[in-house]
Amino acid sequence: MELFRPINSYYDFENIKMVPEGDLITRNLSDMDWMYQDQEAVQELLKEDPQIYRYYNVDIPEEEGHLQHCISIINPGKVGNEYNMTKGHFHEIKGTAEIYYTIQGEGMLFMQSVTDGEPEFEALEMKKGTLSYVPPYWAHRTINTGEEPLAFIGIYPGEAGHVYGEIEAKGFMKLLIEKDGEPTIIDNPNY
Ligand code: PAN
Ligand code: ZN
Repeated sequence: MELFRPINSYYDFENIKMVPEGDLITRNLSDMDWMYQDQEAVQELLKEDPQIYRYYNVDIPEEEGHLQHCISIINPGKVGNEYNMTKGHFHEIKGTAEIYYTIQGEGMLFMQSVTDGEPEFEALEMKKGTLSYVPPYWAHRTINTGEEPLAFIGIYPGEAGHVYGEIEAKGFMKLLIEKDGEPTIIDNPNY
């Protein structure tokens, strides 16, 4: 058996990145433009195509027994009145959970159940120091409601895998918009 060696990663608070970078994945608006409601705002912003978020994956085998971990950073901003957010996904092995630990900024964690029954919805606040548990069978998306980057560590089973297609097509049942200056959860009219 080949032994995997212990490793450290660091979060560089000043430069808002993980060191070493590992596998860096960036998502610009053009990677998810159809996921926002206000398509006029999308067209305007696409001229610059801002980065919405990025995540640094530590290079760990995608195997049972290992713990995948990564640092995600969502830039502050909105598309129309909808806050910057991740695409969102559920795990290919739906019965695998995840821990999020917020290290910077503030936002919300949207979750939607993916059992055979009617989907249920939950939202949790995220701020520096929040340890959030995403139990098995919950799709998850993170949203930055603050003025600085929202950064969090995610830890999940090596074999979990990711499924994006269904959420890419339908979104979550709720949206998070700014209303009267406050983050407000509303029904997704297109769900
Ligand atoms: C996270 C997410 C990361 C980016 O590491 O993958 O925040 O979000 P999307 O994967 O939805 O683009 C995680 O939940 N991994 O399982
Ligand atoms: Zn996940």
